[in-house]
Amino acid sequence: MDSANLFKAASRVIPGGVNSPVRAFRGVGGEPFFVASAEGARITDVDGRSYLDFVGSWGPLILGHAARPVVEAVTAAVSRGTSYGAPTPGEVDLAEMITAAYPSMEMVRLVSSGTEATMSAIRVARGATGRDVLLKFDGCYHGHADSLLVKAGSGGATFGIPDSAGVPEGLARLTVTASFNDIAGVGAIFEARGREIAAVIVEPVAGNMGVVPPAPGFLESLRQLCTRHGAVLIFDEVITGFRVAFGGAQAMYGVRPDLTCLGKIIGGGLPVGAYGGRRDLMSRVAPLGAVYQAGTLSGNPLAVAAGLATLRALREGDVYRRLDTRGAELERGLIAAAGKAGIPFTVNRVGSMLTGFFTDAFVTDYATAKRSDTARYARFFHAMLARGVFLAPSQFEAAFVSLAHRDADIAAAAEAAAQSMAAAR
Ligand code: HOZ
Repeated sequence: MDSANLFKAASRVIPGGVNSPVRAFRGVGGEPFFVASAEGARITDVDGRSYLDFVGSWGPLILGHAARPVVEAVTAAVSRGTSYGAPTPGEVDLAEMITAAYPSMEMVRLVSSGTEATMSAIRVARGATGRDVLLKFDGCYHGHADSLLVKAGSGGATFGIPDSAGVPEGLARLTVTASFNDIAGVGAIFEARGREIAAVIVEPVAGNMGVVPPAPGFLESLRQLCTRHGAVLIFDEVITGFRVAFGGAQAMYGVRPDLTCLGKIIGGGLPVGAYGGRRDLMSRVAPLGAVYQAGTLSGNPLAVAAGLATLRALREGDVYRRLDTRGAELERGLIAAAGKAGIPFTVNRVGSMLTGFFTDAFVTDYATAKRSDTARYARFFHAMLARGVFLAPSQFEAAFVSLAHRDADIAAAAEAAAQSMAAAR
């Protein structure tokens, strides 16, 4: 069956025809292609078309598709069984590797998704502080747990449903929001409600309103405010963990959170998440303490094998310098293409994650991200797709460069952008 017919069939039995809304192309119009296979930097659909992939499964595939060490590790693991519901040596290896790379994570618990990680970290923060209020930032997305679907980015931003239906009002009221990079605003909220705030959760580099780096001093100020008011600082590094640096954004910016959430890369493309942090906080998690959190497939041996293989590959040589160089080349190509076409355009990039916004203003928060011309993005997206380059089907997401992208791939993407900008006019 071709993509069109698969989508028709899927739409009859799966809401929107997809198992996660951002895949549905509704942010750019049209219908999604269905994937047959992928290898390296390329993804091939069931219609036989091949694309240079800058979605990378939304972040996990930093080694590229079907990377040999991951395939070998998973193949070996699967022949030993797929799940035991009992501990395995690999879980200890992965936990040790994570805690070594993230000194703020003195203990870590593996879960099955980023959503589970953030949801659980918030529960720990509430359990430890005895407070209920959560502070998050407009346009940041931390998965789809109830407390977090308030002014949410990613699909929330793409589909104009930042405040999801089905979240009890009483719960939504416990989430207060501030503008990303607005430390004065956060300070004012703490002045007014400091004693109620259990935690501040933030993507240290926002990736779900498009990429937005933290302003100088922003993360440091959050650290100070949380310490002063006895709130727990949670870094959601589900995207940035092992992406912007081996030690994540906290290593890059030198700010130590109390709790950290990881996902994506630590599972090497298999479903995984993790949360961890200060020993005193993590000691509250059952069976040590009274904060309950559990999971049948937590620490799944296949995901752990894929994650370990990925992290081991990332420890080798100068991978982050290479990722940064290729990210910078892609950025230059996009800017040159827009400049030549005379289109207002700005790129935010941190290492190998970047977003090109169709606006000439700086994008520093969700309000400025929303000034981007999304109709123009949609035209650009489709023009790129027609030239064999797959970008995120939404303005409010990141493009990811992997180690499988060669110089020639970046040059090809830049050339496609040069041709596609005319369509975006
Ligand atoms: N964090 C990803 C989007 N920015 C998740 C992908 C999804 O929602 O499917």
